[in-house]
Amino acid sequence: MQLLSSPASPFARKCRVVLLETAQHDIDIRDVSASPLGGDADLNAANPSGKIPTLLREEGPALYDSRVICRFLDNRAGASLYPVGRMWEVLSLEANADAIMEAAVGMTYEKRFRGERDLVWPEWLDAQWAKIARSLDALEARSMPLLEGPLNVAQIAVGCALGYLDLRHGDRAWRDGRDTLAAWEGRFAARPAMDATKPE
Ligand SMILES: N[C@@H](CCC(=O)N[C@@H](CS)C(=O)NCC(=O)O)C(=O)O
Repeated sequence: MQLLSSPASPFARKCRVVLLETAQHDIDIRDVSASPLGGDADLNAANPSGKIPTLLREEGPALYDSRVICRFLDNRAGASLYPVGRMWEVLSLEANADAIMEAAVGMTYEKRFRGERDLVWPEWLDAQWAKIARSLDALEARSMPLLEGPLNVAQIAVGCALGYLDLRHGDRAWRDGRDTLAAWEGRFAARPAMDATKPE
């Protein structure tokens, strides 16, 4: 099996962290280019959306997106990243983290691609950041018990989302006023699987 990935993608990083946390070392990681303006031909052939992560399998069709792949990998390893007793909370928290990533990746694309043509829309960037800020406030206010408990997929998603904010939007200083979440992130980022996948 091959995971189509890229080092900076927070969505792909979720899957790479799950692979390491569940000790599945038999899946190759292949870096490919993915862009809203067109990406790798193999990626487009396997996943019509042209997005990473995409998991190529010999025994069946490709799997996407990151939520599907993480769940497949958890199932494959017989791991317990989806605790039955807290399933809906965990899935909602993962969705919350993915929404942070979507807004943050969209901001990156706005600056990178539309910026090339002087088309950057500052109000749109601020509105995306407002979504992220609301989500971070909700994490700080409501999600710390789930973040502090035994390892689950939502913790991995939140860790990857926060790592991406540091990578691309450090100027927005997400830690300001969110001491509890910031302290959690510091501890979670020290996990070997997070450290090994930290984007440069
Ligand atoms: N919902 C998808 C989002 C994946 C995604 O947006 N990946 C970005 C890279 S971080 C991508 O492939 N972008 C290329 C594009 O937008 O065409 C998931 O969870 O996997």
